[in-house]
Amino acid sequence: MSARPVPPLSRVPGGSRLLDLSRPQVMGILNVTPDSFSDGGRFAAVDLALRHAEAMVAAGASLIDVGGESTRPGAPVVSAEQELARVAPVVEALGRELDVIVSVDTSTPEVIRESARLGAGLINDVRALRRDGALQAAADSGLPVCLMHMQGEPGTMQRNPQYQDLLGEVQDFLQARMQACIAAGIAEQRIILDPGFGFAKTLAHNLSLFKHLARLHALGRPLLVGVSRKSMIGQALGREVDQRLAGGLALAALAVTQGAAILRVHDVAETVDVLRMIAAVQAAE
Ligand code: YH5
Repeated sequence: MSARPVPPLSRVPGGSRLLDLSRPQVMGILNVTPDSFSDGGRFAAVDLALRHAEAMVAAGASLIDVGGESTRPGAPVVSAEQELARVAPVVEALGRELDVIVSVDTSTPEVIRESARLGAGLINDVRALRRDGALQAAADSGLPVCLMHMQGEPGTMQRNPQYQDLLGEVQDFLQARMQACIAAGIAEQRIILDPGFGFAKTLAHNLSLFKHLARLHALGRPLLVGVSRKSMIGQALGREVDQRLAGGLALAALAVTQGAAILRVHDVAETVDVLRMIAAVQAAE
C-alpha cells in the first residue's frame, strides 16, 4: 500500500486533541436548524443535540460537525444572530461534555469568532471563506479550516450547473481558495479540501467527480467527502432519503480507497464498520 503523506493538523487551541489523518476519520453530522428539532424549547434542543453527538462519538466519530444554516435550495436565509443563537450553545455544550473535535459548518464571521472562543476545533465552510470578513475571522481563530467547492450560492446553485472541465474547475477553485487562506495567514497545514458533492452539480457531475476523486490529491491536502444521504444516491438508485444508507456506505468505501481523509456522515456506526473492514483487509498479508 502506498503511504499517503499527510501533514498533521494543528492541535486544537486550549485542548489536547489532535486529529490523526494518517488513517481515515469519521465526522458525524449534527444539524441544529429548527427543522431538525420538534419545538421543545432551547434547553431541550441543546440536550437533544448533545445526546445525539454523544451517540456518534460512542460509535467512533472523531469530529462532530455542528451546522445552523440549512443549505437546501429554498431554505430560509438565517441572520448571523439566529445562526449564532442556534450554534453557540451546542458548541459550548459539546466542548464541555465530550472528548471530540467540534467542527462548525458556517460561513458567518461572527459564528466563526464565537465558535473559536467556545472551543471549536475546525471551521467547515461550504462557501470556502468567501463571505465578507470570514477569511479574517478564520485566520484570527488559528483553527484548521475545510474549504469546499461550490459554484454560486446554495439558494440558486442547482438551477443549471455547467462546467467546461469539471475536475479542472474544482481543482482550480480549491487551489485559489487555499492560496487566499495562506495569504490571509492560515497555515497550509491547517487546510482541508472538499469537492462539494451535491453543491451546484448534476448527478453526472457528482458521479464523475467521485470517480476521479483521487486526482484531487494533486492539491497536496487531506480531502473531506460528504455524500451521506445526498440526492446523488437518491438519483442513482431511485431511493428516498431514508433508504440511502447502502448507497452511502458504498460511496464511503470508494472514497477511502481513493484516499479520502475524512468522511462527513449521518450514519457513524455503519461507516466506522466500513472503515474497520477496509483496514482489516489492508492489514492482511
Ligand atoms: C459537504 O459535502 N454538506 S450540508 C442534502 C441531503 C443530505 C445531506 C437529503 N455541509 C457538506 O449534508 N460541508 C453540507 O439530501 C458540508 N462538505 C462539507 N465540508 C448538506 C448535507 C445534505 C444535503
